[in-house]
Amino acid sequence: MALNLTPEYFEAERKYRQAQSPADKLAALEQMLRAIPKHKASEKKQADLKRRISELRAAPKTAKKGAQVDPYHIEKQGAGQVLLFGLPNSGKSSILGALSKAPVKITDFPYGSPLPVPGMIYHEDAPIEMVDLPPVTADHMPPGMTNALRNADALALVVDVGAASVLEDIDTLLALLRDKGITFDAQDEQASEDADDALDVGPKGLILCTKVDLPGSADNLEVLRELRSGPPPMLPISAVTGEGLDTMARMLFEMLDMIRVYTKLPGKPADKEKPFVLPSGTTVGELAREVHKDIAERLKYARVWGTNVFDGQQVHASHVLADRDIVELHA
Ligand SMILES: Nc1nc2c(ncn2[C@@H]2O[C@H](COP(=O)(O)OP(=O)(O)OP(=O)(O)O)[C@@H](O)[C@H]2O)c(=O)[nH]1
Ligand SMILES: [Mg+2]
Repeated sequence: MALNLTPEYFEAERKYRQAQSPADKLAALEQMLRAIPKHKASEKKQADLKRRISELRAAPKTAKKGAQVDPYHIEKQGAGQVLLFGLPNSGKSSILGALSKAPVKITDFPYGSPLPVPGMIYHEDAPIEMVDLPPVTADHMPPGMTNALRNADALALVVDVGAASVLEDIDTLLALLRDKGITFDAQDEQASEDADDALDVGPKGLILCTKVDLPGSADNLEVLRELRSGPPPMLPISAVTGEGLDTMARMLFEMLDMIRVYTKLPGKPADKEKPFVLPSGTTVGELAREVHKDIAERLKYARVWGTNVFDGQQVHASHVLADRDIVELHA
């Protein structure tokens, strides 16, 4: 019988191989155990994972002493992880500060944020993890940041559009990323003609032209729009007035390519409190697995309200769900 390992499992396994510290190894093993399909064929592998987890847990003292905590290793949450990447004082912390309760440090002097700070922002009811990074300069990127940049689901480049140097600042950020092998070319027009390839290559990104409330920013923005067209797209925002922040959250959610699905019990209203946030293309069967492995195993059919179905239409496990669908699982 095949193990049928999922992409989540392989992702966790990759993290395990890359893990430097026992704490990271433990986190990755736990993630592997959560992601491994629970059936007869995987029992041996499950037992092996459990053994390795308990071994690591049993040795916390020695592990902790020598363990190096990597501040750039931030557990992914929500629909995806978006990093705020920018020059000193560009307004990164203010963006996350305006949209979340994350303990960011907003300062009127540069280098106010020595360490990354994660927080949750929302597109409607969909949580997106946003990480406020320490600043970079043309000749300095803090050690450890590269991995975080490569692992992120999307990058938000932050530039102060009130500054006369804004075009140069964008080039500086793009050059720093290019230097680490991170380019946005996959999103340019030519690459997206071949949509299948474009999906998996290159990071997703957005340039946040912040501080649009400042005098001079409108002129600068106009110049930017005339002079640059390539990816990633630019979005004017202000952490002070809130302009563009809703659009930013929506664009990020769309970039992350996830859907929200609500479950309901027969005869009861849908649980609209907390959507399941799942990759686009998720089927009813995959949703069932997220809900509970027993339900997945015993699933007979589902009823769906939403897109491409009539209300309450009966569908099979292979039915592909759409954003905002409501699903009633029948096991
Ligand atoms: N007018 C205006 N000022 C802003 C805006 N966003 C940030 N600022 C100001 O810009 C300065 C820097 O803001 P931060 O959010 O700390 O910038 P940062 O990029 O996190 O800075 P470092 O972490 O030091 O690199 C502060 O004085 C903020 O009040 C904005 O949208 N409009
Ligand atoms: Mg900051």
